[in-house]
This record gives sequence, C-alpha cells and structure tokens, in this order.
Amino acid sequence: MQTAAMSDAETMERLRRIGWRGDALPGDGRRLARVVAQHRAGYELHDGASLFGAQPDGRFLKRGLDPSERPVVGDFVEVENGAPPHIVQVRPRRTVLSRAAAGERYERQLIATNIDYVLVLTGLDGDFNPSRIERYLSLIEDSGAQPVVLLSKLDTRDDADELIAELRERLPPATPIHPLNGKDPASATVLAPYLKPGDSAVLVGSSGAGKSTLTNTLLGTAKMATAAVRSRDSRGRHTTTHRALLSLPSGGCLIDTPGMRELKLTGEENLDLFADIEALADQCRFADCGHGSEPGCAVQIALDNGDLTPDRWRNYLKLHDEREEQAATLEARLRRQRGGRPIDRPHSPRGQRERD
Ligand SMILES: Nc1nc2c(ncn2[C@@H]2O[C@H](COP(=O)(O)OP(=O)(O)OP(=O)(O)O)[C@@H](O)[C@H]2O)c(=O)[nH]1
Ligand SMILES: [Mg+2]
Ligand SMILES: [Zn+2]
Repeated sequence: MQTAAMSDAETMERLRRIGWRGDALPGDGRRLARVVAQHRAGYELHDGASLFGAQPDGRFLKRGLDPSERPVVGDFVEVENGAPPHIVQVRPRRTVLSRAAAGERYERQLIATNIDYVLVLTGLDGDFNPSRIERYLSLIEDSGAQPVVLLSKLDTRDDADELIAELRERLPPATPIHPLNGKDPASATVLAPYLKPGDSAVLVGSSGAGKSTLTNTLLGTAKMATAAVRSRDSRGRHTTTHRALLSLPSGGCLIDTPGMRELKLTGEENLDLFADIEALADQCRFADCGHGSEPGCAVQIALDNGDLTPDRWRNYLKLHDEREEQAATLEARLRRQRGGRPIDRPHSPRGQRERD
C-alpha cells in the first residue's frame, strides 16, 4: 500500500502545480485533470503531467442543462479512462467569473473558474474607457477572485500619466492598477505577485487590448497568435477565438480569452464599487429624490462641487438599472423553474466559437 500512498502524494503535488487546492483525490480508477481548452471536437485536459483530449459524458450534453453545469476552462474534472477518456464530473468551483450571455434570453455564461485573479486589460490607446473598467469590476465583485487593472501600450503615449491619475481617482483604492508595455518582459514583471506557483489568473479585455501579446511575453514564447489593431479606432480583429489555460515559467497558470464585445451584468452584482454614491443618495432631503432639480439633493451637490464626476454618476445609473432589469429576469426564470414548467432553452452546441 505504501507505493499507492506515495503515488497519491506525487499526484497531489503535480495537481497543486496546476492550481488544485482540494484534498480528496477521486477513487474508482478516476483521475483528476484541469480543463485547459474547449473545442468543437472536445476538451483538452492537463493532469499536471501531460496534455490529453477528452469527451464530456452524455449527461453534460442533455438538452435543457444549465450551461454553467458543463465543464469550462479552469475547471477541475474527474476523468474516466477509455478511448477517448471522458469527463464524468466537475469538481466544485472555488471561484467563478461569469457574465450574462448576449441576447434576449437570460443565460449565465462562465468565463473562467478556479481563478485567483482577474486581470482586466485595457489599452492606453483608443481602447481606454474607465466606464468599461467599472463594468468589469462589477462583474468580478461576486466571482470570489481579486481584480487587477492592467493598462497596456504604455510605450505608445506620452500623456499616459494623466489617464492613469484619472483612473486612480475613480477606482477603489484597494484595486491595483499597473500600466505596462505588454511586449516588454521587464515591464511585465509587475505581474509576478499574481502568478505565483499554483495561482491562476484570467486575462480579460477588449479585442486588441493585448491579452495574447502579454501572455506570450509571460510565457517567453509566441504561442498565441496576435494581430495589429485598426489604426482608426484601436479595435482588434478578434484574433483569439478560444480560451486557453497555459502554465507559465513562474509556476502560475494564465487563461487567455477572446476579446469580449458585450459584458452584460448577471443581476447578482452588489455594485459595491459605487457604495459611496449609494450612501450619498441616502443623504438627499427627500427619500424618493430623483437626483434632478430637487432641493437638498446630495448627489447634485456632489456633482456641483466636483466630488462626483458626471461620467461616473452616469455609469452608476446605467449599471444600476441594468442590474435591476437582469435581477428581475433572473427572478422570473427561477420562479418558472420552481413552478416545474419546462424552460424554453434550445440546446447550445458544444465548443461554439466564443467570440461574440
Ligand atoms: N506598442 C504596444 N503594442 C502592443 C502592446 N500590447 C499589445 N500590443 C499590440 O496590440 C495588437 C493587439 O494585440 P493582441 O495581443 O493580439 O490583442 P488581444 O487582446 O489578444 O486581442 P484578441 O485576441 O483579438 O482579443 C498587436 O499588434 C500587439 O503587438 C503594448 O503594450 N505596446
Ligand atoms: Mg488574443
Ligand atoms: Zn438626490
């Protein structure tokens, strides 16, 4: 039995290197592996020793199954050997980053799981947009992971300091902000605290922000394809089409993702990011203040004296309304589910292109 115990310890050690934090290993001849990619043809898994292909068990393909119950990149899964090996179970997720899927129907789409940090990458070119960064931070709030704001293309402009100062003023003091040149390894060393052995981070941001460029710099090889942005508006060309989890020389794991066009709130956000604005609104003279021309409106006073910027106020209102609307849709859906009536949701094919 001692050999088996030794090999369990070795297995555990290997899994820890790819981000596993749990204790119990599966029995029944199953093994544990992490989802590193998902394609039309199936999943790519890594067990800490080698990369292999696998298919999902039939129950993951069942019509009407909540998509969040299917294996996604970042998941630790139990695999049964076979030709091909197949995924039989998804282990409970430590953290989950999700958004609502674009479109009319309410559906939660998972971006990555079991991650410690979400690296929100924005270019200091035409991509720069504090409201979009706030939207990302709102989505990250209940993921369980820590947000880190990265500003790429520092090398391309001389007035970057102003933009960075504007953003620093606007975001919570505890949220780190790192300007960098994603092509320069020396510049990327600021990320070391988020990519320690066994840590996992996911890179998110618009197409063309430089996610794959930074991934390649951290890897030390040009593994991910990159492409120049349109000069007119700094927009990317959706070069990355699938999420990919990579092991870095630092010992950390990094997930590169396709640029996201739409970042819809799920309805479960707290908007803690704007707690100061909510506290302010509580101080208005009238409890039902519309924050327009009412006398004694604390929001108007803050806007007038510059304590609150109009752009941040507008973004708060927008995110607040969207959250309310999404929360109502979510609630209605849960009610329908409780009523036991079938939910009208067509089967979504596996391994869809993830760009949207
Ligand atoms: N000068 C400079 N160029 C950068 C930097 N980061 C990225 N780029 C360039 O920006 C362009 C887009 O970079 P990608 O890495 O392909 O962007 P992406 O975020 O992966 O885009 P998608 O895969 O489409 O989501 C490429 O031409 C990069 O060389 C940077 O820090 N400085
Ligand atoms: Mg890319
Ligand atoms: Zn008011």
